[in-house]
Amino acid sequence: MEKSSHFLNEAEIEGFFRMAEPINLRGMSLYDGFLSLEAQEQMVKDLREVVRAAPLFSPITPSGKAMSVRMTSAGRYGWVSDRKGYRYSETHPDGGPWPAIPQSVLNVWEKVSGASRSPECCLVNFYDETAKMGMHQDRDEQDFSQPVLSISLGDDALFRVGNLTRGGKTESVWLRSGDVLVMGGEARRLYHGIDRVKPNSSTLLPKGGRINLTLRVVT
Ligand code: MD3
Ligand code: FE
Repeated sequence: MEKSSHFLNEAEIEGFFRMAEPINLRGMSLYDGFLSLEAQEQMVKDLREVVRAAPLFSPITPSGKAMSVRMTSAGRYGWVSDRKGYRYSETHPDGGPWPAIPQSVLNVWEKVSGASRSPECCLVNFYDETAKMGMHQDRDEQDFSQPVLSISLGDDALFRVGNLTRGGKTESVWLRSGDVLVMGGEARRLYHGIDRVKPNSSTLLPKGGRINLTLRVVT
């Protein structure tokens, strides 16, 4: 293969991605098994560099509790939380700028988001076997007409989706390594969370656990 460019041509992208009709979950589109194993491995490699440049940290909620999910970001903006509140910031809590969003991740956005803009944040969530994320809405972004795209890597996670307001009936689905979920339109404002991660359900990450990437347009 030509090594003159690290950008993938159309044909190369085809082998990395499984293009099939998505499953509709309350208006979200689930692309089950979208990433080939090769594509997942490339992404993990790229994410090791991201985490080296911008180490994972445990965000503190405004009420003072440490989140069980560890996080970092890539892109122009990163999502941070501390006693002052939730927000997007151009700098890591350590002070420096965030690394660029890897091309392997941008390729997924280009292929399935249908968005008119490029992502400005790739939030990287790392779950160990005890981590979870309570039901919430993503509303720190300015333009809700732009979708959010999620990529799951590593151990399976039990994802719960609710409604446009807190409470009411919910539905759950296991997100597996290589799955891609796109939240656009009304579904962009649904309550959602992660109840638990199933230990040892994937061999992608040598030390186990789960990575979720969410690509967002922030401004
Ligand atoms: C539905 N992350 O980072 S991804 C988050 O698996 C977040 O780490 C979860 O919720 C995780 O905010 C869930 C699926 C997801 C992401 C964003 C959404 C579902 C969404 C935004 C709106 C509606
Ligand atoms: Fe969320």
